[in-house]
Amino acid sequence: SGVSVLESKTGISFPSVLASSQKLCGIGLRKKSVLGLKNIDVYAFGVYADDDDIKTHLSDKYGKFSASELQGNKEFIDDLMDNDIPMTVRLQIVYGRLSIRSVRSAFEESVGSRLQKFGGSDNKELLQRFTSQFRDEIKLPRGSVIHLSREKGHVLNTSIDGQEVGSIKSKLLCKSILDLYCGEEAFDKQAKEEIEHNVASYL
Ligand code: DAO
Ligand code: DAO
Ligand code: DAO
Repeated sequence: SGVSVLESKTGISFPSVLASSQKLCGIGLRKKSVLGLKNIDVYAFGVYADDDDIKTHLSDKYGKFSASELQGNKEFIDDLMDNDIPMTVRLQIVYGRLSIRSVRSAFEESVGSRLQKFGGSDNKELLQRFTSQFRDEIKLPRGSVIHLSREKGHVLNTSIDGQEVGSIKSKLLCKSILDLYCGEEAFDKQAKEEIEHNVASYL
């Protein structure tokens, strides 16, 4: 509806509704410490979901609770991440000197640790198949917008500035990506709480 929400530290704005009609549930900042010396702001992110999809999948089990009762409920977030609920994470790059090499290695570290956490055993192959698509010629200058969308059937679609760059069907991968933003050890705790609260309020 033309309205947007500003991430306060970076001033980056997020549409409150996406074309898919998914609504903004929370925004936050991905930081990274470099050599233990300084923290850089890498990107701002927003997490989106459709309130009807949330109701369809989670009302039976959680509809009787208030949003504040569901705050901090691990099972609720697990169900959000496990169910076949379309969700989008919109990233906008803040750090102006991001190389695809650092994206690849950050991805292997952050997403890799979640693949291991949820999938156990050997996910090296899935991860490699994935990061091999991050070709060196891709540029991610400050301001680039990346959409990571979980579509029906646990398909993860990725686009950069509106151009689709990949599509992969993997429940484990979708969950691992969402866990970075909504899970127990989310990048931004405040954003995680905001997402939890808003998703619960859609029930
Ligand atoms: O240049 O060494 C450096 C610091 C870069 C840190 C990069 C973190 C990358 C985080 C993933 C970004 C995904 C879009
Ligand atoms: O922040 O550690 C992290 C992981 C972010 C996942 C985003 C991946 C973006 C992939 C873009 C592909 C570009 C080639
Ligand atoms: O093997 O099914 C396939 C195609 C794999 C495409 C993977 C593209 C990954 C794009 C970046 C996703 C970042 C989360």
